[in-house]
Amino acid sequence: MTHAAAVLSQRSWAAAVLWLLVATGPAARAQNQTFDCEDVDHDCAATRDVGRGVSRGGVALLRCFEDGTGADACDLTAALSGIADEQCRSAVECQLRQLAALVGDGSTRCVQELFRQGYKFMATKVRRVQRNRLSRVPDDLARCKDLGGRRCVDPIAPSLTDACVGKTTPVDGAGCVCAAADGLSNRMLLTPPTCTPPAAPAAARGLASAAASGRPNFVFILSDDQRFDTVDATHQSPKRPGPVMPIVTSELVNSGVTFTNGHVTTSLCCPSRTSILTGDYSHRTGVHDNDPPDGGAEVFDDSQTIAIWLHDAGYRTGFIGKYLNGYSSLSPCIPPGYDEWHVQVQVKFYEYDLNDNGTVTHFDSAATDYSGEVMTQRAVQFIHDSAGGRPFFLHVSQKAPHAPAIAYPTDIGLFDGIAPWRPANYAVAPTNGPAWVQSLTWSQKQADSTDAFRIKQLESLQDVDRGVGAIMQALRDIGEDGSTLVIYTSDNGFSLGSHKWKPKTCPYEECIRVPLIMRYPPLVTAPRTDNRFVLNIDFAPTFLELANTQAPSGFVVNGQSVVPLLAGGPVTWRDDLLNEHWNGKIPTNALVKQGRCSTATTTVCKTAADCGSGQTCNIWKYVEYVTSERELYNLTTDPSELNNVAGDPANATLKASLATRLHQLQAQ
Ligand SMILES: [Ca+2]
Repeated sequence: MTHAAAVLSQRSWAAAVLWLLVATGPAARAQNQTFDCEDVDHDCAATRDVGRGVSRGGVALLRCFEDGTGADACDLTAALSGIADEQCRSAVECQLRQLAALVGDGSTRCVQELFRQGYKFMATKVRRVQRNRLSRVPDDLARCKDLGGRRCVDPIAPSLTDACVGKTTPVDGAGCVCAAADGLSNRMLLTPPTCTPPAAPAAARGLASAAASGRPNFVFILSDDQRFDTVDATHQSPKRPGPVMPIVTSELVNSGVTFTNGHVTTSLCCPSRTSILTGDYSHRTGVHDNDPPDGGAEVFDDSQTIAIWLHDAGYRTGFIGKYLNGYSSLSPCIPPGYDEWHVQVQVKFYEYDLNDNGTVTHFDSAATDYSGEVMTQRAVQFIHDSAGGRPFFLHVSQKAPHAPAIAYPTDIGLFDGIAPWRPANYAVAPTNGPAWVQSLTWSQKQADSTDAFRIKQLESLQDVDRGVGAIMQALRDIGEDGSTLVIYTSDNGFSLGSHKWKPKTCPYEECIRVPLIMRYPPLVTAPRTDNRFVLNIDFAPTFLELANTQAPSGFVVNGQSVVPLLAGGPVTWRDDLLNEHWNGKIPTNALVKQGRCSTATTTVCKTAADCGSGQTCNIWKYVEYVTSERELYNLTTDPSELNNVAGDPANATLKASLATRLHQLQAQ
């Protein structure tokens, strides 16, 4: 049973963006004050005054370092007086002080120079943003690192602090301080969403359909919190042996490419989803978390997304299901780039509001209200409505199997009797693992609840599975199944008790890997698997290539188009990947996965064929934490990540080499 609950109005839209105007009151700028920058992020337009303020504030702090006053006692009031906006002034001061905090007491020429290059880079970045010349920023960053390291001695002493603790070499120190300046300036300058009141859907432009134009349709189907191994038969039901998702298997796996090394670059809903929308790492989107100040729909700069780029290229675009965490604070307004918008205001299986192109309707608790069913109906309708028109891009985002993982009524009980999941790393912390994992406990109660939740996840996936079947049938109905790229994947993995960890966000395989299948008949004529690293940032560039269009000049996309892999010919492809995590119960960390030859550990490899005779290619995972802890696993010999060998002196060269690569990826 449904009923109309609310209708869009200009006033309600204005209320929805009130978060922008939440006053922080007179900004505190007293001396010796610990600044809480979280309240004043994202408050600056990139104007000349802001750029000048960053420079002048940086100079003032530098003088305080030089004359021994120290950063804490340094008064920036005069230096920042040219910035008229109170909140922006506070934001600039906070970011400068955070940067200064990295260099400790700033007592040496070396760390003063690191700080100088950092604030100069921040000021330059303001100008780059102002002039829409973001493509120059990577060069600026490289210059920051280069110049920053030149006047330092090795090791840096007194040592760097905060996030740069342990960076003792000039190269590492400059890399860390400049990367921090990059991140801080993002937080200061990110523009808020351009989410606007919904307009009438754009009229069709009379362009040819996909089949006629040679440009394919795209159907992107995203589940939520689904492990990499829950499409196949790994977790099969004793009541129904075979794949957990039989329809995904028959419709997609059996005619497409299954990427067995699908990964996300951040194992958390909102960061992963914004990376999907932009093709960029979280460290570039600035969306590190699910909630403000550094996450959520309110923080995401939605002015450049794959939907906009494809819409501008003539595509009919639609989003259905779960958008970004915190969208309820923006609804009923609609992000730019979409012709059709059918998004849950509250992301629930029952008892939720659904925003259909700006009209919000409440859904109750009947089986017909089940969100998976309703979203599938919207998806099928979108496809049917696309018949004979422009090529289309449909982004379907289902809530299942996210907690509470409520299954459709007739699926409840299907996985009763399944054996508990007890892999080799179940409830075991890695030997020499970092403090956060060593401190975890795993009680019988946690084991029982995780076992029960696993069953609910597997059962809730059944409705997603049928939804894929309905979508494929709809494509056949309109004769477009042969000219549509269909992708099935998830926004992050799920641990289910490995390493005593139940959910996502961990650096281990269970968290960072996802199911990933692509069906595209024009390039894939027979089913196959591909074990190369394919990431959530790769979807956007893949769509761009097949649509024969590009992101606007100046917008750097980190991901790579998967088209060459689909085509199956020889191709140069990434041999490593970056995964990052911020905040939460797990300390902020970043990892790189890369293969190295067994007796020449600085030689990168994908297979043994890349190494000399008698050698093997070991895939390594190296993790850096802000706590200065490190993890190093040989995934080839220790796939369960049970033995952290980062502390073994024999691995020092390998570790340094992987650290260098990690920092390169973090700077992209
Ligand atoms: Ca998720």
